[in-house]
Amino acid sequence: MRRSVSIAGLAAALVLGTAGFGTGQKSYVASAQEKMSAMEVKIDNFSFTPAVLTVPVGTTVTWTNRDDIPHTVVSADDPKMFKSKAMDTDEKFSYTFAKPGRYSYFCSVHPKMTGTIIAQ
Ligand SMILES: [Cu+2]
Repeated sequence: MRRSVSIAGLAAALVLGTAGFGTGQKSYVASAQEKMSAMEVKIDNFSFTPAVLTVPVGTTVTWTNRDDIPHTVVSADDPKMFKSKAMDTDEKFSYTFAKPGRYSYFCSVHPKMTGTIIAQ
């Protein structure tokens, strides 16, 4: 009985140690990414540029409408990851991609306008 308790204690210490190490490593990566954690997608002439953008996890992507008509940025995933309101000329919408994945989106006013953010 006494022995199994001490093994459990040791296991708990190992788990705590691993968790502590993991957390430390994660915060290091996050701080390293902070310097270049903003990326832009331009909306112009009925298209997203670049149409496919690959970013490090944790990056905030900002879409700017450079067109002279309103556009939106709406996640194609279910449930939707993000959804902007209609953006007039020079209006911006931002979303932070906190998890790795491939995120397709489109303009709900012009559904043929599509783009993809790849967070990795
Ligand atoms: Cu549009």
